[in-house]
Amino acid sequence: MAKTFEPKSIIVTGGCGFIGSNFVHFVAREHPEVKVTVLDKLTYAGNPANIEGTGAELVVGDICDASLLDKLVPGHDAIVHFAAESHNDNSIADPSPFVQTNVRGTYELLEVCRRYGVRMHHVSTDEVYGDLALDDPARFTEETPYHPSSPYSSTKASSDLLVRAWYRTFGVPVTISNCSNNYGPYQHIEKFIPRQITNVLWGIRPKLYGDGKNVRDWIHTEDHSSAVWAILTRGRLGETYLVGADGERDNITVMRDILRGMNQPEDAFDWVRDRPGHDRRYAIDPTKLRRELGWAPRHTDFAEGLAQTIQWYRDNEDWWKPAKRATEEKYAAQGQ
Ligand code: NAD
Ligand code: TDX
Repeated sequence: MAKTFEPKSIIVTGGCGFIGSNFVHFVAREHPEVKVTVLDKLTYAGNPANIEGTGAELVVGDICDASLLDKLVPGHDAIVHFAAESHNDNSIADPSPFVQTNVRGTYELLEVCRRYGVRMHHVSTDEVYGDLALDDPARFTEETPYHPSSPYSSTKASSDLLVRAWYRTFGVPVTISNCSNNYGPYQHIEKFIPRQITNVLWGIRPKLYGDGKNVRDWIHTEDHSSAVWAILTRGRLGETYLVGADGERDNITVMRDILRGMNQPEDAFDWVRDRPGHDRRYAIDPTKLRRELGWAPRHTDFAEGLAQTIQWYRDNEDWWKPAKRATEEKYAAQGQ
């Protein structure tokens, strides 16, 4: 195990989004001595309310803005990089912001880290590995070749490759994590689980793509946060760690879980047009993270995590309602 790194002051990019804001809450709760500065552009996916009460300072700005980074970054011990355009369907409708934020933005962060000798943890996705067949016993490991399918996952793969090159060529101190599908509070309602929960609450039928047999490997976002913290503070520089919690489930099963959990008939949903290039299955083998860093997920009961998530959306209608109509109009225009 690498020597423990003890950051006193970190920049969290994308800290007003879903996973970033959950990470800011995690740090405020578990490591209150660490000063957190959030750098977030506040796109449609970023909401400053997500970090209220955490004590984090918010700087509204773009990770592509090199002069802002030059002013902000010196003096901090590390950047934890969550900021991204994150939704596959949006990347199919318009890939341009994905190339800009995910590729150019990661490049600018690497360059500022190189200029000032600052450490960076890069948060990425299992989607860089492409997909697996439903009947394949294999799961993704750190050695699986990159094979991304969508504009989103190809820009995340590009960003990972930049991070690896900046480590090898320039010695920038980096770590990388590739995580599976997250669920939990503060997730934008464009994503599968919160879209279906809020559809039921909004009085419209949930929507299932294709044949519903696509498999995702679900992890509670708090377990992702603890993994990122473990890798940031105890991971080996230049290394990649896969993050997953043995949560493989097909979409139709999750759909029925949601409907049952909200006292609806199990068939009270619509089948809609499939996503072009839709990845069939993701599955993570988290052995390296578990063995090397002793990490383990705490939210191992999916039914309980889902029930808490449903309750969160019930309790926080003011948070999601303003975005609901426009989100559904966009999907309807796509036949989804
Ligand atoms: P999200 O879309 O909810 O949040 C993204 C945040 O980044 C928003 O606050 C947004 O305002 C900000 N942002 C976007 N462009 C920016 C820019 N140019 N400059 C500064 N801030 C900008 O995303 P998420 O689901 O929380 O994902 C966070 C990270 O985790 C991403 O890197 C994503 O690839 C990765 N990831 C997500 C999942 C998942 O299941 N959602 C799984 C694995 C990895
Ligand atoms: O309404 C829907 N109906 C449906 O069947 C939506 C929005 C999705 N789906 C399907 C598509 C996927 O098979 O559900 C599955 C999950 O979809 P998303 O929530 O869009 O997630 P996914 O495309 O798997 O990507 C997510 O996990 C990996 C995150 O959005 C990415 O940021 C992360 O990298």
